[in-house]
Amino acid sequence: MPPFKKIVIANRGEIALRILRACQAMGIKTVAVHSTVDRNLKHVGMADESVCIGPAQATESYLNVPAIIAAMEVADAEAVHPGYGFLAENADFAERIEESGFTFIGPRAETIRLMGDKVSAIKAMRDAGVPCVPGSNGPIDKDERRTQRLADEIGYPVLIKAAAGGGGRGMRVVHNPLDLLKSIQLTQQEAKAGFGDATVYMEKYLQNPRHIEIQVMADGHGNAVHLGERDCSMQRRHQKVIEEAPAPGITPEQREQIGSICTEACRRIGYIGAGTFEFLFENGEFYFIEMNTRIQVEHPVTEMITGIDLIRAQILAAAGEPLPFSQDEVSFVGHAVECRINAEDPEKFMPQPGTVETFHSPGGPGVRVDSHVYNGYTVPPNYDSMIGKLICHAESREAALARMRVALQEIVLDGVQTNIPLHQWLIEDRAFRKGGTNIHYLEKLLADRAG
Ligand code: MV4
Repeated sequence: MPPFKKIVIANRGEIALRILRACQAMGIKTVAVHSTVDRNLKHVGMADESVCIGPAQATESYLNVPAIIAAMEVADAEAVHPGYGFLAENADFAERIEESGFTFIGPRAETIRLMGDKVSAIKAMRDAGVPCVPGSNGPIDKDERRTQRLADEIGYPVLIKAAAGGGGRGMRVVHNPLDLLKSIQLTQQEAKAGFGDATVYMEKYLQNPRHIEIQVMADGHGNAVHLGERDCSMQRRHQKVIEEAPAPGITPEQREQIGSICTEACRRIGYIGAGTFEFLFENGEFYFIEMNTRIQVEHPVTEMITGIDLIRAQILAAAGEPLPFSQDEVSFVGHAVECRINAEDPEKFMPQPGTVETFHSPGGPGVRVDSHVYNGYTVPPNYDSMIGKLICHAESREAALARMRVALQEIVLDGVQTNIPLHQWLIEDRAFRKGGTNIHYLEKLLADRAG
């Protein structure tokens, strides 16, 4: 018996297709809700039912809560999967779904709210024994002298972050005590204007960390497992470009240690579903920065090395079922790398919407393509430019990169410009091939290339 009869997929593009495939494999009927420009999305055609919920502008469609709830009622669906982005980490949406008698496929609204405020997230995680960055451990003190003393103690540079920010929005590095108070003021003003909440906090600024995140999965019955880590350091302007699992150089002992800290924290806060603990990793130490309460774009690299279907596990957890696997049953096999394929200028990174004239998908052992693209598909200008993900898995990192080289070469995608040439260049880069480059590496490489 499937855990739900019918679910609404409140997203678009490759993740909507990924969710639809998981539902079909579980015998769950699907309802695609989409905007006017997305009528011809691949998953819309494949879904059992589809409902147009509004115009292209996301605020009027994919973020239109009453329209989504109305679609759930009309279609008589039981649950909604939000994917990533859009409403995935909107606690009010999760709450309204539950109040309307439906199931939100994700953690409890209270958990989403706790993690959405970065100050409360850090406090909860510190209390649960998760290692955090040295810092203010709460909102910055109104007493300016005490704030100055704290920054001196932490040691410059320090970083001022908005409690309502995250994902790189609302941060300011302070290198000099003379700039401290002014920087705090500016960050507060920007936070108030950008998020409606002026609360800021302080952390030591880690200068050359890697971005390593731990995937967890928990049920409402006290079971929590970790599925290892991903290295997402290869990024530009807070957009990840290549992700991989496992992270180069992390030992099984380190993985087990940080993983069990995360699962213990999940049990402590009553976490339900898929979650990601984001860490900075520097000089052999993990420092928690944020927790994501959604499925992430890069989840396939974890699926490839564990053999676990994370979307299926999310749906089972939301239905109140116990986790279908224990920590002892989780093992890590080989290495997986994901290249995000964007419809963009490969040099200037400008989005390039348009129509895909010809698409030939790569294939072969260990090659996975998560993409909604087909011949004649038009990439609309209204959403982000990611049109798919190419994931390669093999017994070793080197072998996975060898498969990636072949797969990137094999793709035919005409009609729109893509960042495939960037990926072809990056996977041959000496430092990347060695592994373990930090979060600034790609931007420095691009700056050097530009001359
Ligand atoms: C930091 C940091 C250095 N030190 N916190 C940026 C996104 C947000 N999730 C947190 N971010 C950072 N927090 C301390 N204490 C550097 C970053 C950061 C970063 C982190 C992960 C991935 C890419 C990044 C790019 C620039 C800065």
